[in-house]
Amino acid sequence: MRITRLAAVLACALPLIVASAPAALAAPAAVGLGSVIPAPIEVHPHGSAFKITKTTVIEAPRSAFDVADRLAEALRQTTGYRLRVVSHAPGHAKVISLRTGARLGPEAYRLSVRRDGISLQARDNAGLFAGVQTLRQLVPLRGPFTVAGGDIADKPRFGYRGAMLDIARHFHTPAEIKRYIDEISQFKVNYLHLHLSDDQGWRIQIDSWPRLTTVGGAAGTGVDGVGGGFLTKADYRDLVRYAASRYVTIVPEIDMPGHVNAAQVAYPELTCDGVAPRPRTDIDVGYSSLCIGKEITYRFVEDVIRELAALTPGPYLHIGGDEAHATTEADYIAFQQRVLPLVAKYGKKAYGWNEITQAPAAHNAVAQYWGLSRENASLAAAVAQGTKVIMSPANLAYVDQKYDPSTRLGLSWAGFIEVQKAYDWDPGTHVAGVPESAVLGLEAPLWSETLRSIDDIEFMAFPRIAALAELGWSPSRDWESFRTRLGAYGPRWTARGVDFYPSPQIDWAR
Ligand code: TNX
Repeated sequence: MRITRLAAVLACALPLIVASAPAALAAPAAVGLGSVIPAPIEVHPHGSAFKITKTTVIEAPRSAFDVADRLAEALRQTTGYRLRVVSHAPGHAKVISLRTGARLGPEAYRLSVRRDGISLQARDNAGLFAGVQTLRQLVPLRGPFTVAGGDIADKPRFGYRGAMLDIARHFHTPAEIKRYIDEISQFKVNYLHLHLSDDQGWRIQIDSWPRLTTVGGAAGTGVDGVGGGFLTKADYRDLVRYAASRYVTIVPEIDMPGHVNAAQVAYPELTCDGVAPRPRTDIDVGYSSLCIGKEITYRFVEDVIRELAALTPGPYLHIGGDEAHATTEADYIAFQQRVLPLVAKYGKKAYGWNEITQAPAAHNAVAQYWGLSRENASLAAAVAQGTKVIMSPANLAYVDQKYDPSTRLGLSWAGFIEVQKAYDWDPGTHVAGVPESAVLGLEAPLWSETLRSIDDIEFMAFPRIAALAELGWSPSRDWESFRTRLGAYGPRWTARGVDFYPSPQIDWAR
């Protein structure tokens, strides 16, 4: 039974597996070297397997102990062994060795598995972390904990592989966000974009405008009046640290000039007539706008950007800009012309939904493409002027959309997105006039109008995040191979209690 599964995995592995030596089949490995998600660039199974036992030692330079500790923790969860992390292992020890300083590109790594040890090399800790995620998937869920022999050489196709979580429509707690970071980072997702404000609620403490959270984040400020809550600055800093130690950079988003009803409930002076709108807990969009002609608007925006930039070690600050249907086009452009440079003033790269490309100031910015079409004149024109793009086409990458008509959660305005649909497209050629050289990567947005719990989040995100992560990391795609690897991955989610969607397109291993 086990041999049959292994043979199937090897047979379906990517064509880039250059040799599947019989020795690999003879070794008592339960997981094929070619079973990793996202698929590594090169996989060469050969030689004898390495068996992890309770005396195996993890060796790493002190500067990489953080990554080594992550590996030890992951192996403890799978094997039950508490492996020691040391900077110099005794000569006789069987070692998993982590080394930095290799002449490799960003996040690239080399993994070699031999009978007497495992070696992982990278330029720096980010590459080691990526390699550790690969190694985790090669360790069987049940003993003997044998890792198949051979070599993997790997590097990412795109530098930006993101997921977005909407904590405005329903607030999600720091513990839930951390769990999400744990899961997405295993697929080498390296950015988490947090959608921190919307019509229903405001979810990040801003000291200069305290009512944003005392009013805008109060109990009952979620869709249907469910939930409420916000992140204090201490919560947020802790999340940034937690994410960084998983090589995930947090991108904060404050959505404007639309999607601002919660801010205007808290501060009626942000409306043109100065009258507070009613709090909204429905899921309509496109009805609110900041008052473009009032100076207080820009004091507000600058205060928010300044405080958010100070909380953000990462390069990007997202200013939304989508669905501003209550703002005229001229006002929208005037607003962006003033606001996009404010992001640069506080040392960050401006990032916004693709509508920002209507403003010339977006030429220095990053645009997140969410359109349904493969053509977008304004985006293509901006790209010709230097705008960089993150691909999130709603009909392919929006993981809040239902899988099929029977999906209990999610929306369906962009169509149904089964796993194969999420997998079968190319971010490098998707939009006319947006060549791969202009694409920084892709992102999977998870809007939370219908999602209240972490189980709801997991059900919509997984397995589609695995598919999208492969598009971001691996240079080629092969649905049959992915399907096989995903089916074999299912028990890992089950073991961690992740409530993934058991898509009928996949033959799930038990
Ligand atoms: C569109 S697409 C939105 C969000 C909604 C989402 C629901 C975009 C940038 N904005 O306001 O939550 O659809 O799928």
